[in-house]
Amino acid sequence: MNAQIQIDDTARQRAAYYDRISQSSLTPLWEVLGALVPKQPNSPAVGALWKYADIRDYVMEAGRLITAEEAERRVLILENPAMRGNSSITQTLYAGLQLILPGEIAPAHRHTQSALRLVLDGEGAYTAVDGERTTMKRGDFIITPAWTYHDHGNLGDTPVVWLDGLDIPLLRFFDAGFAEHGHTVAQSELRPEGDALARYGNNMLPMDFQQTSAQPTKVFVYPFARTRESLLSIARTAADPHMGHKLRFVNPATGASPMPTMGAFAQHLPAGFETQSYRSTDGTVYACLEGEGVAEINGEAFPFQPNDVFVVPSWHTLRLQARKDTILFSYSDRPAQQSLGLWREQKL
Ligand code: GTQ
Repeated sequence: MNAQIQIDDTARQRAAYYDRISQSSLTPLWEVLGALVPKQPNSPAVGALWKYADIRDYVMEAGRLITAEEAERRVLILENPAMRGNSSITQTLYAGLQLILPGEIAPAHRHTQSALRLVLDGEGAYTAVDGERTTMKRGDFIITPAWTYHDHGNLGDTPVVWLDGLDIPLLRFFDAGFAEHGHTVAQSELRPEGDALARYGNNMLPMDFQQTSAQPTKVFVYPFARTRESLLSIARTAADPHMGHKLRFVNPATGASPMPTMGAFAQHLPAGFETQSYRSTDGTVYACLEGEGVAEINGEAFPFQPNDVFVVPSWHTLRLQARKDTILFSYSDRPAQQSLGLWREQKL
């Protein structure tokens, strides 16, 4: 008999006990320990890809349903398919496609969330950060560090779409979100376009400049023309087996990531190149700027073309194959993990 009866009896006693303690908002650790302290990361996120050709019409349709000013930010959020309803593409990161039509303004505001933009489609829009505008060209990487005022406008005659990357889920987790509207819809121009890049982004710094850790980076645009030039130059040398030719964007005054919570990267993969398998703890969002290829994420193949966006969750194995000469942009929470001493990678 009795082994089975004994087990059933124990299970019943435990279940009754769990019910009783639950009324005091208590729960037994031993039922959840394995999930709380996993042997290795076990992200609820899945690998996924958004084909721009499939979703561009939806983005444009939003332009007929709501104005940028009414929406404040007219964005379709890219939600991880396994985490719907969370406005998250990974546990810590947010991604969205923002649309601004000719003549529109996305009003000035600031928030403790850090934001980055990667321009994908159209031309003639600008982003203003702390009183300086930058005209957004395809592939430009633009940042709005935490608590800097920013607004967007479109002075051109085509719709402009860019990828927004923010640390919204991370700040939600910390319950550290604050936001406020600007005093005016558009910031007044305090400096001419290109001023920050000339002073802080050309291997020089103003004579009396000292970067303090509390101060956001002065460089807020990384023009694609420069990024591309660097990538194509180093593409003449041997590619790293796991990365191809990959560089990280930095605050030129410190060498650290431009923003403390999110890092951004650009990489070139020569036509026919295949990376070796790689995984790291920073879930990463990629956007294809040039070329085409296949991202194999935990063994599942995702073919990508220009403007497609894909996500590689934490500790998912990534293999990239380039069908043509390919340029990828990516961002992740790597600097946040590194500053906490958590980040790990594995070259397989
Ligand atoms: O441009 O400030 O996609 O605040 C989401 C929240 C963009 C922005 C988003 C934002 C912004």
